Amino acid sequence: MKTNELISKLKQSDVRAVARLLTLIENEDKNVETVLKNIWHLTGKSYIIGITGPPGAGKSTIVDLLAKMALENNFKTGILAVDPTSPFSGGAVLGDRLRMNSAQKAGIFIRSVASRGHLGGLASTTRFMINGLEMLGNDITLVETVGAGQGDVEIVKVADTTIVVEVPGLGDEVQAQKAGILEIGDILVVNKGDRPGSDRLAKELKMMLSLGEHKKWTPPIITTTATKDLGIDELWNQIMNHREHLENEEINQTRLGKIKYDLENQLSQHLYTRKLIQIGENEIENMAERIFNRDIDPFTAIEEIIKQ
Ligand SMILES: Nc1nc2c(ncn2[C@@H]2O[C@H](COP(=O)(O)OP(=O)(O)OP(=O)(O)O)[C@@H](O)[C@H]2O)c(=O)[nH]1
Ligand SMILES: [Mg+2]
Repeated sequence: MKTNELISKLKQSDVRAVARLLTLIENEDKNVETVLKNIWHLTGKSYIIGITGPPGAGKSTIVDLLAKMALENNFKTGILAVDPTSPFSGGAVLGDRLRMNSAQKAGIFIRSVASRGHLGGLASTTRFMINGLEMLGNDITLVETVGAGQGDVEIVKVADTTIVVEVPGLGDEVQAQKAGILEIGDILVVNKGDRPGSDRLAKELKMMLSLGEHKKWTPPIITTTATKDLGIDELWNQIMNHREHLENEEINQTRLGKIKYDLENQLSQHLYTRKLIQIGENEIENMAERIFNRDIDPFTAIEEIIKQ
């Protein structure tokens, strides 16, 4: 498919074109920028829900149920599973990790990708993939990432609502790790509620939360048993609550901040190779706003800043 054809098919919300674009991003194809430049003004319209947590915590099972829930509530939904850790594992291995049968049967677009984060870090690359998915006209994008190390933090830079899934019985977990989770989670899920120790884990998280600094939004802690579809209703309700909370107060501010973070990352990649110029904070701020308003795409923005 030629680049021009791809762009026009994307504009028609063609599913195969979207799949193709995601492959281009995954393969770091040189045409990615051209495509993204041409669709940027049409993106940014879905609500992004990030789900992270340790391997095997039940993330995919939960995502599958959430997608069904979204569908029942008349939200058009897309799913992205990003594997930040194994760029070379390829589709087959990732495909095995997906446990999203019912979403698939319901015709929801699901894509599993490996990412090295070349387009200015993992967060930026993931966001471009989401932007690609958004060409389908999704209201909601569900993004699953394995929460091992870097992935944990990066998902926050992408998602409007971040859900952290924990499970009991992973041994005596390091307190610091749990503290880190409390930092990033808008909603905390204790999954595998059918396993011993889930009550204790939930109580522990609650106690740690109460010790932390007081914020405008206090992350709810929800116990789920995803394999029995227990607790997912409440999780969905809390996502909607958080979305409402953000819409009322700070969603645009937050998204703008994330675009600024992306822009700085991408710029520093460019500058790293070119060792150029000094850029004022104002310049970044202005450009971030223009990107956010869809007046300009991130690639042209960087070209402009570097030109100056
Ligand atoms: N007992 C129990 N098992 C569960 C529950 N939720 C998920 N599982 C099982 O846990 C295993 C892993 O589930 P996944 O949904 O693939 O977990 P994941 O976090 O997506 O895993 P990765 O993507 O590989 O990190 C599967 O065998 C699930 O059936 C639960 O609530 N209780
Ligand atoms: Mg999974």
